[in-house]
Amino acid sequence: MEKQLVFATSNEHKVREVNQILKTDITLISLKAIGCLEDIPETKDTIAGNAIQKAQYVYDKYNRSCFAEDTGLEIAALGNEPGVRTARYAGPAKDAEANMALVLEKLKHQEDRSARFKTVIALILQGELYTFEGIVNGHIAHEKKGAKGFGYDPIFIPENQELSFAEMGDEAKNAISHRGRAFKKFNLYLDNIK
Ligand code: ITT
Repeated sequence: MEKQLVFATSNEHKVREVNQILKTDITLISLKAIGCLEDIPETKDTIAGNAIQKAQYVYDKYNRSCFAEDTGLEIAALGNEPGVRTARYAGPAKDAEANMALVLEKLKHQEDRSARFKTVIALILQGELYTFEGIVNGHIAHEKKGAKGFGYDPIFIPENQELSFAEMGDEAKNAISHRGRAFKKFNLYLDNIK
């Protein structure tokens, strides 16, 4: 099978984590390397819909096998918000500090702090679409803890753990995270079609 896949993301943190999780001989090609410098639309109302939209955009425009992933944080007490608005919860700047501050403010008087991260990967391989999902349950901390990771990691404590994702480091996070789980399924699939 094709040994190169375009990873349709502009988030460098995702690229770093995925490079550590994937154990294949597939070479990941960046959007920049294929000349895709534009903002890819993410206008659907589900995480899966957005992952598929991103992958489809690259496949249609550049005719390359590719995958995209979309990740959302779902907080039970907020009716599963921010969900598809995770990146831009506090506004279009995609500012992680502002996003976390907004979540902490909204949960200030909440006892139920349960939350989960969900990742959906959409793979388009020689024109066929496949999806893979990974979920990690947990809760939102009362304050930020740790400086590793990215996004909402300082306020997310995965279930059965005391440390936030931002206190863990990549290896420990990838072993249990939404992205780690989704990419392990993705990896198994790629191994089986070789
Ligand atoms: P691409 O669409 O280009 O891949 P993005 O950053 O816009 O990159 P998403 O649309 O999937 O990615 O937005 C998800 C947001 O959720 C992201 O900006 C982070 O703030 C947050 N996020 C994603 N994965 C996370 C993780 O593992 N830990 C903490 N926060 C995460």
